[in-house]
Amino acid sequence: TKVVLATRNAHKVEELREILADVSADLGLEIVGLDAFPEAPDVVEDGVTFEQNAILKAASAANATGLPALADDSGLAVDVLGGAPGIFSARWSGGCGDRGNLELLLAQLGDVRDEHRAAAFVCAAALVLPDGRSAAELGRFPGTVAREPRGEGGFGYDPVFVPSDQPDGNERTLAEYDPDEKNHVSHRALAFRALAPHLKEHLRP
Ligand code: ITT
Repeated sequence: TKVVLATRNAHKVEELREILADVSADLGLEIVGLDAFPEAPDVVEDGVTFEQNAILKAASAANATGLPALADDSGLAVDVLGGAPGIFSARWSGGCGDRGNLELLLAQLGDVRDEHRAAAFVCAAALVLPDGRSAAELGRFPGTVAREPRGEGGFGYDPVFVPSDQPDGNERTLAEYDPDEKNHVSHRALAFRALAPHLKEHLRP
């Protein structure tokens, strides 16, 4: 079964194929990004929660393609900023890209001390079927915001996010993780693993 992932972010497509590798093999799913459907409209992400925006994106893709659709809405929620940038993470610097977003965040945190730099990556994973049935699950991955970017891996805010409870007691940023390791523990992995039972219920051929 072909399933469309309602995103234009190639990093998400790549991570999700990894995260859902076993489920996809079990159910015979082929995950394709929205880039395969240039005619699909852009969605106005005007929900007020990650779950609402994930459902909006998946519903629009299911509607445009006639395929079952998955979506990811995600972001970084920083405690001392009252949960910002949160659902606004992608647009935080007003179009200055990943680098601009994380530089603005570091500037906003300034020299806030380490014990007050708690944050979490959050991901809502949604499934919407062409008949309109839907499900959504949330994943939350706790950590802290580093003082400067480190590491080359991942994307987005990864270079400034230091996951809590690292197995080796290290303080690596998520950009210093191996892709395999990130895809095992991330907010995205947690959310889509929680969504897997819904995939098994609705997409088994
Ligand atoms: P789509 O809406 O097309 O899926 P997007 O990248 O705009 O693509 P979001 O609206 O969900 O997606 O915004 C997610 C924001 O959170 C964006 O700034 C990402 O860089 C950031 N983000 C999400 N997951 C991340 C991760 O695993 N590592 C680093 N940053 C992440």
